[in-house]
Amino acid sequence: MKTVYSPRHHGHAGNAELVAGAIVPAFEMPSRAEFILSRLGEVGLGPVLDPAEHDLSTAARVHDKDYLDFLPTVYPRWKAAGRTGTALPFTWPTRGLRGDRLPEFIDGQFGFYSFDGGCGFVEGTWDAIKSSHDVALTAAGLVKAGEPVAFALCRPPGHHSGHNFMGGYCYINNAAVAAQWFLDQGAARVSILDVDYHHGNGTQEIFYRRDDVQVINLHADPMQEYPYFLGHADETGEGAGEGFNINYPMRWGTNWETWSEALEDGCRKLAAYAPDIVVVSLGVDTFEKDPISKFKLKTGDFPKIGARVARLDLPTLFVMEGGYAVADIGVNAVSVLTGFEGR
Ligand code: SP5
Ligand code: ZN
Repeated sequence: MKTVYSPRHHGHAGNAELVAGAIVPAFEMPSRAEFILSRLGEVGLGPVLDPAEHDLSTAARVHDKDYLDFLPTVYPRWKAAGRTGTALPFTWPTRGLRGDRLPEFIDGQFGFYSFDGGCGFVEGTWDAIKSSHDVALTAAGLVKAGEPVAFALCRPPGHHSGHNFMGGYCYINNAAVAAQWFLDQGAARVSILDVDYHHGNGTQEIFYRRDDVQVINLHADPMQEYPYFLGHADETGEGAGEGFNINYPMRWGTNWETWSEALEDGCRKLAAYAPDIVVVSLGVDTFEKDPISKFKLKTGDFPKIGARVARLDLPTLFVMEGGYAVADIGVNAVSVLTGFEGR
């Protein structure tokens, strides 16, 4: 299978995140993509292509224009305020505060468009975000052109980003943009299967009232785990979208035996929806050694994920999301892809 990858992700480097009472080096780091890229070469998965530039018109169908306009301004304005290092927000408009007035200064605007302190900006962050978006759309183009499957080696990831907010290392929702693009190209229905350890709250939010994108999420129970405030089983969609959002929250310690039952149920519901395309939000932070996660999947389990998705027998786009056991991420992510290919 073909992979799309951009070296421009390297500009998003050396940034920090706010977590558990400290500003720490971000778990989401450049070596993640590099370990995956080098593993692709080791197993000979197939050609690695550069992305083509794409404008943000499709992104603007799943994100607000003012949000997309904001993203490139963050670091220039941070510097103009006389600051260096990682730009991070620190005030968020929660209950009891107004979310209908955009403050003027960078700090107020940054909080307005975020839900956590996981989305830092450095000098090259916007360029990396844009390249990741281009990677997803270029890989989507391969599938539209007839490839049975393609891999978008996106970095930064996307699934926590919603219509006007960033969070959890995610700025533009690459999988959502790709799904929207397939619809705009004539697909009637698209399914997004999100196997990242964390609930894809942004993807859920974007499509929650829609029946043209089925969203299936397998993830750690938000009662225990980030993002805490979305991802429960009773979130089934609203209005026209009722029944098209399916969540499988699972407890800390979940192993393959339990996790694969959710995958099986999700794949059955996916097949029943009969989409034209499957977009897999591929996180491998379900791995037993992941430093920020508490599931127990083993390296030998990842090919089985790919094999089950392949049995759906549908055109498939894999979009890279999370996974922070950096030394193992290459083997684990690429194992899903080789499993899909039946080897
Ligand atoms: C795309 C993706 O996987 N985003 C995940 C964002 C998770 N952010 C919260 C991290 C919390 C880590 N807390 C544990 C500290 C480890 N010692
Ligand atoms: Zn994750």
